[in-house]
Amino acid sequence: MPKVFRIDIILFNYAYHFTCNLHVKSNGEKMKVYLDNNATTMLDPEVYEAMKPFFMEMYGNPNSLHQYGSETHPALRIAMNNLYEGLNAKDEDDIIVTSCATESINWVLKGIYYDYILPGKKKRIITSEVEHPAVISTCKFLEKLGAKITYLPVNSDGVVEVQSLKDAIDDDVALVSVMCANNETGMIFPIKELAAVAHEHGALFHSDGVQAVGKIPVDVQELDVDFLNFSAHKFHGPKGIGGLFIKDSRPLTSLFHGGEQMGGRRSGTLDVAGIVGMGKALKLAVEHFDEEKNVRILRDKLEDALLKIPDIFIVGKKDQRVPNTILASIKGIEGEAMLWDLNKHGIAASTGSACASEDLESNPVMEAIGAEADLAHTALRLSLSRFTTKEEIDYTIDVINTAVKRLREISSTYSYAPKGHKSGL
Ligand code: C6P
Repeated sequence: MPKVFRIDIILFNYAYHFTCNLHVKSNGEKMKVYLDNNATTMLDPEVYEAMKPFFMEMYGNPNSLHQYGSETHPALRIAMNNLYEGLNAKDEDDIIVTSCATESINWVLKGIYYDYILPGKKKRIITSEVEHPAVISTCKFLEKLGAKITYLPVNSDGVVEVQSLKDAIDDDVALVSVMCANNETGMIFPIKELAAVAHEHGALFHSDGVQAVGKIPVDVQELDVDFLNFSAHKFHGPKGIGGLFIKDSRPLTSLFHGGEQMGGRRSGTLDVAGIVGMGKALKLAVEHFDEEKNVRILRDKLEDALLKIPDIFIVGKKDQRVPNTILASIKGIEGEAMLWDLNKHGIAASTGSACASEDLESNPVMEAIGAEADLAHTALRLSLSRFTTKEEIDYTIDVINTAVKRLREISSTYSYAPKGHKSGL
């Protein structure tokens, strides 16, 4: 099936070049709107400037003893301090730089398996049904090796309730892993309360912080998590670099063995430009938290306009979500058909996780919250950033309204189903 859809994607892009109908802005430029910031973000120009010297001037290996190596140290120190300050980590804590959140997550889950489950100290890991594939696939892999994994359900807002962890946990649990905020719905999870339940039962607590770090304040002391991962490209930093917070520098068997980099905990030559970029990006994101209010205002404007469309459903309450995200379900309109229409008008959005966008499966988060099967195929994720403008949102509202009208006219499930029909459409 994915192979068939790959051909679809090629045709989609091919057709796009012949059929696109881009709106022209007042300055003559064609309108392009990027509303897929949960997949990745644009590099902040200030981050780009900060990284530049480390490609062709200060390119030394920081572990080398000559000046090319040592001249990178001040910038690395500043960048690491930005990470510590941005997450409120203490001196006793570790923040280990990795290549991305996926690596950090694999490290935590496999490290816990190796340190606790394999030697028979504990048997179980608890996670949720709506985690990113980086967590779910790693858990499925560990299940094959004998770990017992419990997947907590979510409520109709797509959130793990504390009671469900209380019901599932016992003293055989080595680790509880629940995300800070969901990548598809943007819903924020009760991490502090969940971590407290895990600790009462002697379990460690990990949170996938990818969709929260840089969007809302994340204070690792306040949340009392043992591990928390992040990826720089989600907060206007570079791709290919991320990190793992480890409370009190606690031991965790390494995923990468090799040299002494990162205290021997994560070997491999340091990506100085990437680390400098990630540190700068987190500093800027924290400084822009106030501006996130603008993101919220624009997101709410878009959401209010969407809610005027009949038979539309948006997952979760606005104030319980990160400020940039909307997951909408528009009855009778396949998510992919809507993406096609938006793309034709220069607007980039998604039906859910970018890494699952090549299959035509229904949205797994929509399924987990109990949405009817037909609704789970109509998901549309719109995610803004601090670079999104009012003009772009006004344009998007117009395009979506027109697209809904057009697509519903040709929808076999929407237009022909009379009101009150038991299909619900
Ligand atoms: N989610 C999305 O479209 P990496 O790719 O390793 O930098 O991040 C993985 C990851 C882990 N956890 C969460 C909650 C995430 O959202 C992501 C990346 C993107 O939703 C790409 S699949």
